[in-house]
Amino acid sequence: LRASSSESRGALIVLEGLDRSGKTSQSSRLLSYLEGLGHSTELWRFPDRGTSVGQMISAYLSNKSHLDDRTIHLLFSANRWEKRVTVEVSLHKNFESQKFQASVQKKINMKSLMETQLKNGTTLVVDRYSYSGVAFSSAKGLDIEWCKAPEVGLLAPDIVLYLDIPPEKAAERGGYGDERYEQLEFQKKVAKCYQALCDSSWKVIDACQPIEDIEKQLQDAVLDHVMACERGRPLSYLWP
Ligand code: T5A
Ligand code: NA
Repeated sequence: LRASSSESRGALIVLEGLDRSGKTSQSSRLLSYLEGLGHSTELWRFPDRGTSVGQMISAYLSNKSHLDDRTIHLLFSANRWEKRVTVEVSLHKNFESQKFQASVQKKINMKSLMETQLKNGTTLVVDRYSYSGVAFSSAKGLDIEWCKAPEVGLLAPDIVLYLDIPPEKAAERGGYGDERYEQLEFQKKVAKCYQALCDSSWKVIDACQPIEDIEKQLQDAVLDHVMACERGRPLSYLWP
């Protein structure tokens, strides 16, 4: 029996893992697979370096600017909120007039918002999400509960796919570049912080396998979730 309120929607699929674990390679393969099955699907990634907040993050990651640990943590979170927020909650109560709402709606590209896309039936394959935010900042020594707080109320993923790789193996892949976190000792701390976040709902995949084997396992892991969302699984919110 289906609840009458249940509405078909897209699934929110998140890929997580250390730098070089293969997230970007696997995200695009998963996108092709789901599109091939006829599911409307989009590839998203965080940080989204295309927004003004994203440009500040990008400058920080490439060591062109320096920011306090808490400040950059909140910017990463804001970068997710700007893709989540809906017009209703973004409006100040003094500006409730229909005319004003309509003018704001015109300025906001609703299609760029996460909830709009999911409700339109589009599945989102997201390369990094809140778990990266918490793992990388708590690896610096920030309190994990403090790190989780600004993520409260963001949409919870339907499935987290964790690409599990020993930090030493990841470092061998093409070598780290100049980005701030691409250092073995730091990545070891991040791996420990991911372990603290991981629960039984995550699908952990050995990321040292050949690319095609991982691809197949990810396909098997997501399909049930995509179907459940099409049948009307309700949206849920962090932290469940
Ligand atoms: N961050 C991010 C925060 O601190 N807080 C946050 O809230 C968020 C969202 C962003 C940085 O910001 C941090 C985390 C990051 O340090 P990014 O732009 O997402 O960084 O970049 P990375 O995730 O570091 O991207 P990488 O390109 O390094 O890693 P990927 O995407 O995991 O790996 P991919 O697919 O590019 O593959 C890397 C290499 O390995 C090969 C690929 O061909 C490629 O050369 N490869 C394999 N080789 C052998 N076997 C396999 N199975 C392979 N899979 C891939
Ligand atoms: Na990447």
